Amino acid sequence: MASALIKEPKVGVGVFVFNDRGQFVIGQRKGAHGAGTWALPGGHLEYGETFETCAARETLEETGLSTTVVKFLTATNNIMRGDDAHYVTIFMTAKIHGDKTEPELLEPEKCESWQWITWEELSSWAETHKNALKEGRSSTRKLFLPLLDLFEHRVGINPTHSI
Ligand code: 8DG
Ligand code: MG
Repeated sequence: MASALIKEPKVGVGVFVFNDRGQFVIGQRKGAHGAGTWALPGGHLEYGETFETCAARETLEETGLSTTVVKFLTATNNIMRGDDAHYVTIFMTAKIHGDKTEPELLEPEKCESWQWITWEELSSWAETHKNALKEGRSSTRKLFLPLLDLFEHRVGINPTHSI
């Protein structure tokens, strides 16, 4: 079989980009799988790239923010049945570095807007989304599957403690 036809899991990197008030950047995806769902800045790990380099590069490309103290947090296995995709997501944490402290929408074709959120706020969005799924309702704020899986599969994790 031609290798292009073989489906394989891909590696995605999602970054908790923290300001000094304990908030991180989140945005609503558009134009790709998971459109309409809330996700962290991030993207595909490139061949030969470290997790840290990928996290800093994607954050800079998508938000214009420079980062420091870029650290591995955890990984999740995300089987996106509806979108016929399978990713292993590497979650990283990082701190904003330098004079630029507000995210810029550098890829408006991929994201509606960026905003700040705390872990407590995102946890309550996840709870609402999970309950809606259980009860077969649709929820107003949906998390991108890798983030929902983070809450489901890494119970008790708190990226704020990693920075
Ligand atoms: P690239 O091809 O330019 O590297 O990536 P991109 O254009 O930024 O694509 P993306 O859709 O933002 O991210 C690439 C894939 O990474 C995405 O299709 C699914 C995967 N991914 C995860 N987890 C996360 C996450 O938390 N945030 C983001 N943005 N992508 C993630 O598996
Ligand atoms: Mg991206």
